[in-house]
Amino acid sequence: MRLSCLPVLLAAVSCDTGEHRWVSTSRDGVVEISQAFASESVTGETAAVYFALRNRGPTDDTLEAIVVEGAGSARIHESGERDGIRVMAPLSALPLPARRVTRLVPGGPHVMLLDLARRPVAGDSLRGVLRFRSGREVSLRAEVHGLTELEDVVQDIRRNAG
Ligand SMILES: [Cu+2]
Repeated sequence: MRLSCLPVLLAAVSCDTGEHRWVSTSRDGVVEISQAFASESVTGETAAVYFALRNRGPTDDTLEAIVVEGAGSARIHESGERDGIRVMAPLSALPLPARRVTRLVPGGPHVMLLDLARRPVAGDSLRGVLRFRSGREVSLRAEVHGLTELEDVVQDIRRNAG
């Protein structure tokens, strides 16, 4: 019998059945992060990180802080359009409604890494921690993808979203 992946067994245990199947949960199992990936940096100084956050609990929570190794800071950004131009605006926090999945995707909300010590390239893995208003924490591991692969990654995640 093939061992199946038990995503909520232990926080930060990775699963080798597919790179987007990686899942990490808060110690109490309420908040879960999955499908984390990052885009290769164009300028070398910033990079965007995307993931899905599932709040299994009966109460709302809020993502308040992100720390990523090798990044001077990490900010939550919202994407939008103004006069036909793609713009980004910082969000002070990201609400996680109870019993819902909140997705950070290209063209939508994302985490922006600033002041990177080293330019992330495809194949790298970024590591960090997400902190929530409730005091929960989840670890982050985001594979870096080249800009040309991003659309494929998003398609793959949409297919596997459930
Ligand atoms: Cu941004």
